[in-house]
Amino acid sequence: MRHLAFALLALGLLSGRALAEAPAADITQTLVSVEIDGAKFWLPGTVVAKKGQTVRLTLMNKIPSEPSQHGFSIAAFGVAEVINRGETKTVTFKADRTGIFPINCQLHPAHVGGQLVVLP
Ligand SMILES: [Cu+2]
Repeated sequence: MRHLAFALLALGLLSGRALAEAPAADITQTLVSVEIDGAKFWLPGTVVAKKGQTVRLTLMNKIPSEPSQHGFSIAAFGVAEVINRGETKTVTFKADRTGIFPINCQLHPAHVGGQLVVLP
């Protein structure tokens, strides 16, 4: 009986640990697509990570005017997502090299871009 309790406890600890590790991200940040005086932005415009970190970005499209879809792209890391108005999407990638990389809306060149800064 005591062994069974111990086994169950160990199982609980192991599964709890697995659950905690599965969604691991070193950086989590929310970016919102907004419109200011007719200009469209992903804000905040800068995302900072250190090399090797896993970055998870939550993207919200809050732009009330047309068009209803906006893109979020970090070409250097293969990120390209389209977010509908009112929708929230998540992208995750590993910042595996240093540098300053452009963030933009791949659908609209006029949409103000930002930057991903990956530090050593
Ligand atoms: Cu756009």
